[in-house]
Amino acid sequence: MSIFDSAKQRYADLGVNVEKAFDKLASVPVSLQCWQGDDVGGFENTAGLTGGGILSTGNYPGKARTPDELRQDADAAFKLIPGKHRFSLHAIYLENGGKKVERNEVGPEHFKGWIDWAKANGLGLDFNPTYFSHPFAADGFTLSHQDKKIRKFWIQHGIQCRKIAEEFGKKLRTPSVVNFWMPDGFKDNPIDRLAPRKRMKDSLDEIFTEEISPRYELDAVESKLFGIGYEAYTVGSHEFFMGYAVQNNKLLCLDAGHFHPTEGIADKLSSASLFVKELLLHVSRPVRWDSDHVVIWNDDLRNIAEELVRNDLLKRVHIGLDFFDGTVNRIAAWTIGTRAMLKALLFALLEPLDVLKKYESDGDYTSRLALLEELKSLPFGPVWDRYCELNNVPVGTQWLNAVKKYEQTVLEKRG
Ligand code: RNT
Ligand code: ZN
Repeated sequence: MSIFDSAKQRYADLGVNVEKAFDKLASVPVSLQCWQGDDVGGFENTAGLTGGGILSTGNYPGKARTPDELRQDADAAFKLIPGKHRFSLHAIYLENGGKKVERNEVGPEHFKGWIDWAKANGLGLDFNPTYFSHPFAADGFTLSHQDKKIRKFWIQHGIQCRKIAEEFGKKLRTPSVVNFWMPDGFKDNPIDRLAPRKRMKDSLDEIFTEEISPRYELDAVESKLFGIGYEAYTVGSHEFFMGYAVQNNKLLCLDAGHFHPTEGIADKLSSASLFVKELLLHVSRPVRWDSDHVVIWNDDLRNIAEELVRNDLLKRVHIGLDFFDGTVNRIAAWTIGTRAMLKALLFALLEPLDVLKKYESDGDYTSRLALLEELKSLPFGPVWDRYCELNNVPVGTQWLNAVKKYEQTVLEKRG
């Protein structure tokens, strides 16, 4: 008997069908964030990430400098990740042909190269307006700015971004999720916490005035507790966006790093699922703060995956990744984070859910606890390896050899 066959038998003994779990996992796309590929720099100019309450650190060599390089790097990562996935772009990743294109003027024509690439690779594309790294965001406010002209500029940016995503959806035949995150906030205690929120709400209403078919485009709104330089007050708090999403039938985006340090997002999923039709996740790893470390297979991640599987939410929750670490090889970062996400999902799909639910409804909490503990040491490794093998991607640490080779032959040449 092979190692996989004996592992499979151990799961079968508990009534779990490993192949069924594989099929289910294969139907779940994960949206890889373009911004891990170049530390959220984008191609608008060469300034890199500025302002905006988020921070990237590290200068690992070989960062993508052009859209072609970024696509080449993403291709390299996709070869190491089992399954068919998606790619999430930010507006600043436009191809402007050397011309300055203002944010309120971006359009589908600036993303043709991305659409062609996605089509050729069978990928869906998601999108993000970029409300940071811009002079009009430098004083900490965008859609909630006091100055009507600045608000108008950013409203137009949002409108343009929805059009870009609509085009993605049409061309790629899969709806593009557009995630609205605005850093807006105050460093120190404000007197008026209400007015900026009122302005933010009105601006969003304007952006969403045009109906776009959900077959092509879906809007999500992302809350945050605080950002660097915005410690005292963030306009788009959890209550703000939970309320906005419910009232306006938008997707609620939960970022794992956007809550209090010990507050996970897993327990929020069941509640939110009762009040919004769909959600977007920004799977991230906060270390002491919203540090956007590479996602690893830890308890937080396992809890998220378990909630998605146990509550049958995989069809209503779009899984996006949000981390950016410039201190390690960026292709490895994508690979580690995405493989961890998939591992967590597979692990959750291998639970004998009916048995566990029965224990609970019978009040047999002893058995529930006992079985949950035993599940942790089942031979999961060989099952995961098999899934990689079936998907023609490297098993175990073999993927790292591929990354090292790519580093030598491609990244080191970038100077
Ligand atoms: C920032 C938000 C946001 C960004 C991306 C780049 O705190 O998490 O999602 O990370 O838009
Ligand atoms: Zn996020």
